[in-house]
Amino acid sequence: MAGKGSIVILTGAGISKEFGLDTFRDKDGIWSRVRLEDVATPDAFRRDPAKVQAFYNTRRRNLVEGGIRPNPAHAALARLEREWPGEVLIVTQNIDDLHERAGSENLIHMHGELLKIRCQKCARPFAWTADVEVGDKCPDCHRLGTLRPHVVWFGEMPLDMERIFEALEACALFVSIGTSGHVYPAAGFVQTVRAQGRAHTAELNLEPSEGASLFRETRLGPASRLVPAFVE
Ligand code: BJW
Repeated sequence: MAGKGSIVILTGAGISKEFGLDTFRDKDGIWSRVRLEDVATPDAFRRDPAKVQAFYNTRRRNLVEGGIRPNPAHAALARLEREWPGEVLIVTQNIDDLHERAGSENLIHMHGELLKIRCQKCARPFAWTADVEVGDKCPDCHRLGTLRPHVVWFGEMPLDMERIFEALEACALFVSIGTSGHVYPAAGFVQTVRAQGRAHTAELNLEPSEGASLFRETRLGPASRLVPAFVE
C-alpha cells in the first residue's frame, strides 16, 4: 500500500475465526447454539446473571487456555500500524485480545473486552482473572454484586463513539474486515466515510456483507490470506 493519510480499520469476528474463535452469525456460529436474547442483553443479565456469566466464563477460558492465537491478518495490521507514516486506528467489534497480542496499540474495543469486568456503580473496568466472580465486591467502591462483564450488549451504547466518528470523518482509507454488517452502529461506518467523500473504502470478507455494495472495493476470501496481501 502506498500513501500517507490516516487509516481506519474496522474488524469483526471473521478476522479471529481461522485460529479458533467462532463468529456469531455463520451457520456454526455462537448464535446457532445460544439465543442472543438469553446472553447478550441487559435484560438477560438482570433475569439470569449466572447464565450470562457462564456464557462469558466459557469464552474467556477458551481465549486464555484454548490455544487461541493471533493469525497472519492480526500480524499484518500490527505491522501496518508500525510502518505506515500516517495514523492507523483499529476499531474492533471483537472482545478478544488478539490484536493486542499481535502488537497493535492504537486500538478501540467498541464492544468491550472479554478479559475485563466492571462495576455498574463506579464504572471502572479492571482485569477479570480466574479469581473474580460477578457476585464479588467491587475492589474500588466495595459494593457487593455490582460487577458485570465489560462488554456492550444490544441496546447499550458502544464505547468511544466520539473518537471513532472523528477518525471516520478524517480518514483517507476505511477498511472493513470480517464483519457481517448486521450490527449497528458499526454497520453504518461505511456510510459515514462515504459522506465525507474523500476516502477510499474497501471490504475484505469471506462472503459479501450486508453493506457490500457501499464499498468501492471488495476482496473475498479468508482474512489470513487477504489482509497480508492488502497491506503489502
Ligand atoms: C470471515 C472469515 C474468515 C468468517 N475471514 N471473514 C439501526 C441503527 C442503529 C442501531 C440499531 C438499528 N437497528 C437496531 C439497532 C440496535 C442494535 C442492532 O444493530 N441490532 C441489529 C441486530 C439490527 N445495536 C445495538 O444495540 C448497539 N448499540 C446501539 O446501537 O446503541 C445506540 C447507538 C446508535 C447510533 C450510534 C451510537 C449508538 C450495540 C450492539 C452490541 C453488539 N454486541 C455483540 C455481543 C457483545 C460482545 C460479545 O459477546 O462478543 O457484539 S452482538 C455480536 O455481533 C458481537 C459482535 O461484535 C457483533 C458483530 O458481529 P460480527 O463481528 O459482524 O460477526 P458475524 O458473525 O455477524 O459476521 C462474521 C463475518 O465474518 C461474516 O460476514 C463472515 O462471512 C466473515 N468470516 N470467516 C474473513 N476466515
